[in-house]
Amino acid sequence: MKRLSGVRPAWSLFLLWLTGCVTTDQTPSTLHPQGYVAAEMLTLTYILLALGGIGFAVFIAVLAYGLWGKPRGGNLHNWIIWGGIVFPAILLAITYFFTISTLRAIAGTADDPLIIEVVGNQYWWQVSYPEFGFETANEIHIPINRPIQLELKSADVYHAFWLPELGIKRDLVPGTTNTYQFSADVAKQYWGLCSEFCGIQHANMLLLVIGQEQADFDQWVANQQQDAPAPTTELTQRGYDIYIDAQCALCHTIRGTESAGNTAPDLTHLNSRLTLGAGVTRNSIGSLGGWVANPHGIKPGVLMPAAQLTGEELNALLAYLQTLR
Ligand code: HEC
Ligand SMILES: [Cu+2]
Repeated sequence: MKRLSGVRPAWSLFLLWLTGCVTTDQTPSTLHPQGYVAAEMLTLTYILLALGGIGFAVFIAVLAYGLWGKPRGGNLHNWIIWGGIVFPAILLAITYFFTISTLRAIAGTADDPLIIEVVGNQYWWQVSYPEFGFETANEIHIPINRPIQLELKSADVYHAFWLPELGIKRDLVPGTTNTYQFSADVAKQYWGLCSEFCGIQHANMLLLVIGQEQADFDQWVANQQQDAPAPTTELTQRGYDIYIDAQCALCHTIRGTESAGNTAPDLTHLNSRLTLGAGVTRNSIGSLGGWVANPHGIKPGVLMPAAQLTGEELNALLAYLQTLR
């Protein structure tokens, strides 16, 4: 057989395999499971891959035999019965067995999980902890080695919650609540993303799950439960007034103030979060200024209007927003 202009098929297949398999700690990958759900699913993946591989190898062997083997008499019916019915039935039965046992292993049945409600919005995640009575956005802190139960909803269109390393991929369906139990083994940051096209900024709808030791988690909860501090300086008071005048409160909540909108991320502890705009940029005073003055420059199509402010007003507003920790 003539090769296509020097590309060796084996080599290109190998490269193709590498593109899917080379990951680092920073890449959220289903091949690096960090919790029991993801580990069970990866095992199932390998089992299905092996079974598919066996089926494929047997098929190719029979095909090769048919093409090049020594012709022998024999009963055609036997080929059909063994090759067409018995062999596939055995493979499918094994597949069925492993799939069902994986589903059983990951079906969350813990009695006392930590419940976290996640509502998908174009293009951010609203996160609340009913047990502790507060809300936040885009960043979900969890204690490691404790069963977590997600209650997934949507405020507008279909979204999907995907956390590759922890094995969760579930749709957020308008009008329905999907629940899912999981736990994380390792205290680290897990990147997740929306995996159902939900509009123009779908690709910038990331989320960060932060697995923490219980004590660190408790500390985080205690801080999130606090209301925002009242402005203490002239500048931050001016910033707060601008925040109210600029209509930010129509959409946003800052607990402890008169700002109680509920169609945008809760800003009470804005600066405790690592990113802005659902992972589109790191949270720093520079990007915060850029975001408030022109969110569309950072996240085109975002459902937040640009604030029409003078430099002095923007400065004061930023000074106030910096107090939200
Ligand atoms: C019409 C509703 C609306 C108004 C008014 C509004 N915002 Fe927003 N804001 C949003 C939405 C929606 C998002 C989430 C955008 C995204 O990530 O897709 C957001 C995100 C933000 C974020 C990032 C939060 C995070 O954790 O990612 C900040 C900060 C913010 N807004 C500040 C302000 C300020 C300050 C004002 C007033 C000048 C304001 N917003 C006015 C809707 C609004
Ligand atoms: Cu989405």
